[in-house]
Amino acid sequence: AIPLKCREIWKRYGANEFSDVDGFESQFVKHVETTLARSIYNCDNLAAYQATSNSIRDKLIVHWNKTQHLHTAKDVKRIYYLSLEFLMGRALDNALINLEIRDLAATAVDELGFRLEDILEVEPDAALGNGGLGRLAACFIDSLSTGNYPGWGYGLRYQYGIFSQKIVDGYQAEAPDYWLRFSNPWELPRLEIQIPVDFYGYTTTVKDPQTGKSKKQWNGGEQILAVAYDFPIPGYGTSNVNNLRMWSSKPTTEFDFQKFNEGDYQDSLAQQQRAESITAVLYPNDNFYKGKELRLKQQYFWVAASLHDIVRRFIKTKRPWDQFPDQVAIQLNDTHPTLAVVELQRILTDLQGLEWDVAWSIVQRTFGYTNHTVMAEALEKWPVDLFGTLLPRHLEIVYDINLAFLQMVEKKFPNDRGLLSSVSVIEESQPKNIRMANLAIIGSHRVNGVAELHSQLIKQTIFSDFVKVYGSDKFTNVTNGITPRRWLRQANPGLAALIASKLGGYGYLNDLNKLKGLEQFVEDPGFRAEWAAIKTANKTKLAALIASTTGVTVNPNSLFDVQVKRIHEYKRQQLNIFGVIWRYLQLKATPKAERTTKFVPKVSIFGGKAAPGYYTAKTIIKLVNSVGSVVNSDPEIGDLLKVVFIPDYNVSKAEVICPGSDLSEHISTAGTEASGTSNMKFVLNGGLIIGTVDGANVEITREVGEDNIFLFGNLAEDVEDLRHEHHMGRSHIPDSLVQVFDAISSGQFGTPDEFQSLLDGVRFHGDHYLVSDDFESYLEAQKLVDEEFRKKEDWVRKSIISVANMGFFSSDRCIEEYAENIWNIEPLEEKV
Ligand code: 9GP
Repeated sequence: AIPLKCREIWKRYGANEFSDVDGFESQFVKHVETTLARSIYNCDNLAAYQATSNSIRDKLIVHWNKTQHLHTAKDVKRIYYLSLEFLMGRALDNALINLEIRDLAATAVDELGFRLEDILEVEPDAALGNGGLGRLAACFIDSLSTGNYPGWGYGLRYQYGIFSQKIVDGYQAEAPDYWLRFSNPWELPRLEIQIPVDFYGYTTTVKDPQTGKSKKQWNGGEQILAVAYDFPIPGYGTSNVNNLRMWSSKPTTEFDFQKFNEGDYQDSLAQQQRAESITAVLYPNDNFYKGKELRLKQQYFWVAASLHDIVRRFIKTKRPWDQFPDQVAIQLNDTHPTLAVVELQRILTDLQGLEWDVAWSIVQRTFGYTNHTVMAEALEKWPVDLFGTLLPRHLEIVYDINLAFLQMVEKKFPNDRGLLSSVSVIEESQPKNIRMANLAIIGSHRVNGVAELHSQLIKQTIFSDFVKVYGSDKFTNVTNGITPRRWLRQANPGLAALIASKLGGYGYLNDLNKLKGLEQFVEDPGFRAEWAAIKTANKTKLAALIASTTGVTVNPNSLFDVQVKRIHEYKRQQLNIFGVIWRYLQLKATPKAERTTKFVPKVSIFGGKAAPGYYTAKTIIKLVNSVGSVVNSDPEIGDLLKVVFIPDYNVSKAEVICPGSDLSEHISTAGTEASGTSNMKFVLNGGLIIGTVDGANVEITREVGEDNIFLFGNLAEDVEDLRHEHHMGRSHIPDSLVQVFDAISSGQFGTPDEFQSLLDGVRFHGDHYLVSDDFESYLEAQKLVDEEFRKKEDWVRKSIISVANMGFFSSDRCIEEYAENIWNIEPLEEKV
């Protein structure tokens, strides 16, 4: 500790943060000259971005230090959010907004010779996630800080985020996303925090020297270091700054000296590369599980390092172990971190010497598990052999957990072999598998789905046998949400400012229900005109993005109809593009003079990445682009229809796309989209939705009213019967869809062979996603959209009423629900 007599100086100079334009400018120049070793003569936008970010980061760190100190001093319970993905996007604008110094920074950089807009554009996206699940984690981490909850995120610091997508001749091509090319000002390398993580090896039984009892011991084979990188997460309207800790893998020794001395330089580096490969790259699959050993290694590496950190922090409090769940809540974001359940049991029994049952009760009281999908192909299962080789001790513990659990079930439901085999952690298949969802349920005190319909469905389908075992109270719902700081204030500053002018400031950004106050202005023509003008400005910005990324010029007065999200058969971009083809055929068949009265001019906008190995998804991208090249160059059609595919959809593009849509499509087969969160982003930005009765669309409808959303299609409860009909050969392809297929098969949109499998999937292979069943209803809904869009004033009214009723979808509300019903934690704020 610093001697008392020296502390005065520390106090005098410590925590020196700027609070005005001059202060910021002085920090900026200092960073240009010292941190970056540049000068007034060679300060470009990149340097300006780095100097700005470093200045802001300094401020964040001061707050971060105080927050962490406060949490430790008050010895509060913390929530740890374990997520393999954090799709953060850019950090600078978000930090400026949350610290409420955006105007100050804009003025300062202007005085220094830069434009804030240009500086913000330099920042690469932190794209450490695939889609909704990772972006949800990013919104949650923002809301945790904003709500003053003591919370940390734990993730992996991948060197390569989700691949960047190029479109070459209409096809998706993948390029690596090396986002750390320039130093990343938003992370604090904690090179002194290095946690050894073991893999492989074998287990032995040893005598505990203290108790004399025999116990299991894991003798690991390979050891890798987890190095911490901290990302400070500022809240909005508070000085609370939480931490997102990301682990990076590193070899225990730089290289093998013996091999080096023997002249085997190549091999001496091999171990280093093996170690670094663990956090090298994010797996690019969304809602799809692939049993790769490296992925399991990633999961254990991350979970082991995080738990080591959490346990170490708890041990410092000197509390007895049974108080662990009073101090620590851990949320499993999907099954990816489920190994944490096993690892904590191992720490408590093998390393801390607790009795099995005592330890297990602590484990169960600590964890909560969020399920994000009912889709069978997304549920994680690890082959027992693979698991046992990599983690021999953990396999034994899994078997013991399962045994105790099955004995409990057997007692409650004697002789029910069907039940036992369905709830068992081990799937008795060839090869045997470990079912991670079953383990997550057994190891947690609460399991939640992410929208009401989804939470009902998990109880009725994939987890119904667990409801039998535990009763339904263990299962709950927390409908997803989004942070209005990024998805309104940052993405749509014009609309955010208009709303602030009517609601008496930006206070609604952390109390989103205040939006309700907008309803009183719906009948004010002046307000509606301002609202509409902002939408047009946002569409103009989107049109510029379309022009610069696709080369296609679109008219901002057209209806902008957007579907951006991961490309997946269940999300049904194929339904959308078939509908576009139908529209095109109809346009062509309509006499020229009647076209404009029958159809509103429309731009169909697509975007999203396909997993690199997902052939059908890639075929859909190709079809969209092929249709685009025919339609966009058809002189008869002109502005009446344009079809574009925006390449490399990511968070910062979403910030331009969401505010610029009139209509967005959320058209998954009912029961397949657990929640969806882009539906919320579009509506919050004043766009209307065409959608199925699925995921959070249901609750959006409840909030905004049925008149303000275009619903269509079969309901979740009918899906199984319809699939059965298809399998019995009783499919019906409506005439409209037959015409679409004929047009594709005739070669009107390029080589038909390329698209054959897509059509055959609907015609001959059971049409699993019910495209044929929902097609007519989709076209009807689109027709209604055309009619409503013509009534300009009514459309604006719908837009305003929808935004006014979006308060429920703030991720602040989600975090409050988790805190109260699952984590049992309280907010703590002390103004600093
Ligand atoms: O597919 C769901 C999506 O509907 C949901 O909004 C998101 C966040 O809860 O999670 C997605 N699930 C996955 O990515 C894999 O489980």
